[in-house]
Amino acid sequence: LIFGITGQDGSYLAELLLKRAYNVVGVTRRVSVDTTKRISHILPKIKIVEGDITDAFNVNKIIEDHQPDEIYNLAAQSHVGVSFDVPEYTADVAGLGTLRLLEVIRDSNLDCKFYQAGSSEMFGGKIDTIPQNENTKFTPRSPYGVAKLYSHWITVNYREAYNLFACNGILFNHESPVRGETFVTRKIVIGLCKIKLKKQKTLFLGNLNAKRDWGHARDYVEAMWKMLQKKTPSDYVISTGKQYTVKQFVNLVLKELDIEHRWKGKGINEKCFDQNGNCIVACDKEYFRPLEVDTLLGSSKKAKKELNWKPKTSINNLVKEMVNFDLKKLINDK
Ligand code: NAP
Ligand code: G4F
Repeated sequence: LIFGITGQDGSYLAELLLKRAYNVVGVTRRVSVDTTKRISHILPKIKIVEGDITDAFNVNKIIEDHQPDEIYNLAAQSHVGVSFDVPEYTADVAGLGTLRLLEVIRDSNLDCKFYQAGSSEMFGGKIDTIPQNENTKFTPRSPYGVAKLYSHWITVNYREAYNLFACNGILFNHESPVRGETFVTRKIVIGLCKIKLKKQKTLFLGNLNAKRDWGHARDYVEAMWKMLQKKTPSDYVISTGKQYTVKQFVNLVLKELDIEHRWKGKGINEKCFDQNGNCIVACDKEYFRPLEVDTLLGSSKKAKKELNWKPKTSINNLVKEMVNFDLKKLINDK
């Protein structure tokens, strides 16, 4: 049973489970537009039920009706920047939503394994260990990070208090061609592809100096599944162990698109120009956050040892796959 099946990770996880001959049930929210674009190719093979993780009665009924062997909680308002605008809603979905699921499992005595989609954003701003691992102190710096930290500890708490098979993945940023379009990697790829095709002049970004550890979503959902196949539940950091700035990610995409460029200026005035002197990347205050997590870099030693997991996709191949996808899509959308 996947909560959040319409999201980036939900779509990759559903594919993986189908390949392993699971009966997959996915929860979708009723909204005014179709949200099943990412799973349209597998829709006939999965069962879709309508639900919302903010509704305890609904969550209870879905779990009772389907008696799942494994529950993956991927549902969240997952945008860190947006969480500053909708902090209460973010807490309800990304924090209390997890409690609602755990309570149903506990109350019904269901023999079911539970995966919680935790985040490196929980490490936050006052990081005392480089790279970050399962023992690194959490100092979240956004309403999203705080909500995810509640989910992390309530999952640990239910595991210890009620002996539930419940695991926290502490996943670092992971991307793909179906990444949400307002997250920085996809935004950069779409913007620069449009510039290449002369459909856009300038891409506006926020903090170019933030450092992230970016992997591929396809690799990361495999780690989620592996956690639930272990004999005993535990928590795992999932990351690549390599770090790039937002500006470096821009440079990788420009290289893939064969766009010659040079950077000029500093801070918010830093700009990138093409060989004809056109400004193709600039900063806009709108995209800076009230608080920033400056640097994230993970160590997945425990996952490697206990899950036999390691990332398969390099940053260059990730960029290549994302650029190819969006270029083709933009050309076909003409
Ligand atoms: P995503 O693309 O934003 O997907 C989020 C999913 O949650 C969507 O299916 C969304 O449904 C669903 N959802 C939102 N609110 C809901 C609600 N009230 N009830 C039920 N479902 C709801 O996120 P993602 O990148 O796939 O990430 C999956 C999970 O991992 C999230 O919990 C995220 O916070 C966490 N995470 C992600 C990363 C990353 O780098 N991608 C890293 C660490 C942790 P709609 O389609 O209807 O909006
Ligand atoms: O792509 P982002 O929005 O991802 P962020 O904030 O790291 O969060 C993602 O990863 C977390 C794991 O660490 C997940 F839990 C979370 O759900 C989400 O998937 O921003 C990455 C960096 C930030 O430092 C941001 O300030 O890029 C910087 N940035 C610079 N310009 C921008 C922009 N981010 C966005 N979204 N848009 C910009 O224009």
